[in-house]
Amino acid sequence: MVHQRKNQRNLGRAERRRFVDAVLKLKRRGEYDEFVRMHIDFYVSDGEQRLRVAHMTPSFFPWHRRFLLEFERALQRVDPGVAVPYWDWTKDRSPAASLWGAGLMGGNGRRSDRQVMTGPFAYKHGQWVIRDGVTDGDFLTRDLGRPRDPIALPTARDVARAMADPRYDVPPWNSTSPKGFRNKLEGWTSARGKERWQNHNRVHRWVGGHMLGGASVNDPVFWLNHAFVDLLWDRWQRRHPGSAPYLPERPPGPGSSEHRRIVARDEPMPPWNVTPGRLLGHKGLYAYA
Ligand code: CU1
Ligand code: CU1
Repeated sequence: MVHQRKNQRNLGRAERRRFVDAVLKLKRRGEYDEFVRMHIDFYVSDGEQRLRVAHMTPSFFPWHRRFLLEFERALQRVDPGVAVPYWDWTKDRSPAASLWGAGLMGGNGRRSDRQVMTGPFAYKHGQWVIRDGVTDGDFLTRDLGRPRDPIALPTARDVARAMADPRYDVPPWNSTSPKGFRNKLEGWTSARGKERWQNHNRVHRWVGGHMLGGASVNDPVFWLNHAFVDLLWDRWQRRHPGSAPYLPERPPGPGSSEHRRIVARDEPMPPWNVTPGRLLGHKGLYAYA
């Protein structure tokens, strides 16, 4: 059945509550933390000599598409009427946005230890204990906008620059790829300072706290960011109907630094036995409203 993924700002009160309740239920059952651990396990950077499927790699989009689908199916086993909403961070750009209200994501971390104090994921409300973090704290942390060294969310112009690139990805198929929609939207650059992070990466930076590393799934806003990233991949495909929707089509040969370190269109993408080529669309599964 096709379900609708809505912009989070258009969710009614009851829809927000059902989404949050389903997330909390997965957390109680221990299923949520399985997603956290899976993301940590697949957080491989291109400095490591092993297969990368999730980040700094062409399969950044299809890997997260499947990851979101798995999460959404888990939510729907709890409540069949729920879908993952998306956060259009080019429009909802401030900590005052309703996204951060007590009925959805809850607010910023407090100054002293960045601990989130409001909303369903505040530690003090007893329903959100971090079990698999990269640091020791067992409370969710955020540092919205990083006031001590402010960083802004990506703008519509930043997205447009990525969207204008007609190539899906280019060699060397990693975080240094100088062109291509994938690296521009994933958001790696060789710039110094704040300009180093663009688009998707910059959103992780802007939220701060747990969103900074491999354990970012601990912050449920992870899913709302990635739903928007997934929507942008659709938009890019529609904008460039003549472009190959995924590259590379063939695995890089033994002479390439990326030999056996990335997946080509028709190679299986762990931990699922699914290829990027089979995740180029999502017709019949979900739609964006
Ligand atoms: Cu990720
Ligand atoms: Cu991400």
